[in-house]
Amino acid sequence: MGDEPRNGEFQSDHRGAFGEYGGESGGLIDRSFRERIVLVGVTMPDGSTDETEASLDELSLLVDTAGADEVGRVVQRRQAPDPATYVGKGKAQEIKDVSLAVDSDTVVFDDELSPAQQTNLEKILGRSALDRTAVILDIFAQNASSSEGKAQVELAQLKYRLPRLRSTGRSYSQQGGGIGTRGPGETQLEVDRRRLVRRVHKLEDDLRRLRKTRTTQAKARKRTSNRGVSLVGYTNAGKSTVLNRLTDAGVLAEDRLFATLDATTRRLQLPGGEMVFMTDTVGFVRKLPTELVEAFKSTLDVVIDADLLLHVVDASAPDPQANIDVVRRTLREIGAIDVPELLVFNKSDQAPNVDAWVARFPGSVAMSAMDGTGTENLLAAMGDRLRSMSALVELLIPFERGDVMAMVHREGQVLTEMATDDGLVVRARLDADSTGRLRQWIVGQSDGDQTHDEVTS
Ligand SMILES: Nc1nc2c(ncn2[C@@H]2O[C@H](COP(=O)(O)OP(=O)(O)OP(=O)(O)O)[C@@H](O)[C@H]2O)c(=O)[nH]1
Ligand SMILES: [Mg+2]
Repeated sequence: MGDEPRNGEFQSDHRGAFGEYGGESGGLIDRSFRERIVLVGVTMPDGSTDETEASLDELSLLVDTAGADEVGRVVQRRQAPDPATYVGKGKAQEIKDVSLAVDSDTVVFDDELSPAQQTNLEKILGRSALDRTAVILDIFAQNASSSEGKAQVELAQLKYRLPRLRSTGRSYSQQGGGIGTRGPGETQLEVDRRRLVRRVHKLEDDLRRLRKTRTTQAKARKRTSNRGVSLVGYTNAGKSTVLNRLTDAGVLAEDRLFATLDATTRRLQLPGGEMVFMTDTVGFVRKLPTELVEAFKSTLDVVIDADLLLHVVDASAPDPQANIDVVRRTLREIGAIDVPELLVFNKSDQAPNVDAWVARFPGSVAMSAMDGTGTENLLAAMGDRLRSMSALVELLIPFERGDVMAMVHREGQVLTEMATDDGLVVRARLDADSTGRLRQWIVGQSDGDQTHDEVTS
């Protein structure tokens, strides 16, 4: 690109959240050995100590996934975060003492630190201070494989780093510079910043273009009037395994957080004959960074546009209810909370109390995507839910209007066809859009979830 003479430098290899640009701190997590990490959580008045512990347990898993070990934990109760140091000054000193005692290299805070807080903490602690966002970005960077996924992650990383460039003095060029070295020309820091901003714009452009393609594909799919079903759920719940079980998707499923970053869509035929498009997407955790949610907008759009969400829950997790809450909170944040949801309690093979969970959530199903138990049940439940969302209509179509007949076949599910003197009488299930388009041929209608006999005319 002409306006990007040093473009290649920014093709980050996604090794560490701070390492790509040659910053002096090396990678976020040095993967030549397992870094030793102290975790810090703060309970604010609107939270509970249990929630803080649960969130730290999750952070510990995230840190482990990023390639490091938790070796200590410090918690504090506060009315509000300290603007300068997040925790209180005394607590910061205590964290330093703990870090020395357990010989830890890095401290990870469970909430996003402001650039100033990060700088101040690093001064007090004498070691790197990171936050949950940096760890999640680091894992995403390690797992991104498609060009869109990589661009999305890089954009999120740059947006996270840009405001931190000045205050941390982490210039990627390592040629000195930074505040205080301002000479007659540009400081290195300004050069760095300008380059990164250009890179951000380029990535945004690229992603916009990819998004357009995706929207066109989605529209093409909509025209077929096949329903869209999206797999959502806490990370590692088994979403990809469910997709693989139901289709021949062959997507990567591993015992690892955020194994899936790209959306994969497959066609699937339900027992009633309906075709649906099923999409596997990125999993959720607590406090998903806003930079990521924004960057992954095109991936998450699939979730918002779905007709039905299969919310996959790991029934063998320590606290499935907490995970359900996390997912629903995230769905609210991305604007998908109104999409109908079918709860799937997965991993029934290792969850002895799965029936209790199903009983607690009427309409939910249990399954083991691993061994296939409950697959038929899930397919039937999906069919039922989708059918209950469509109306049962009766149409009268003149014989010469083969085009209209074809449209009904394409857009809905035809139940019966009968030739009469006036034309073809057709009973079919149609969603709201198709019902609108075929309005002039409709002679009777009833709401979903009813039997043929209840069609009135
Ligand atoms: N025992 C058991 N393990 C399962 C089942 N379903 C999935 N798993 C395992 O759980 C782990 C995660 O499965 P995935 O399908 O990758 O989970 P995911 O929800 O797609 O995870 P991310 O994409 O990382 O968010 C893998 O090791 C699977 O083999 C199941 O029904 N029973
Ligand atoms: Mg997955």
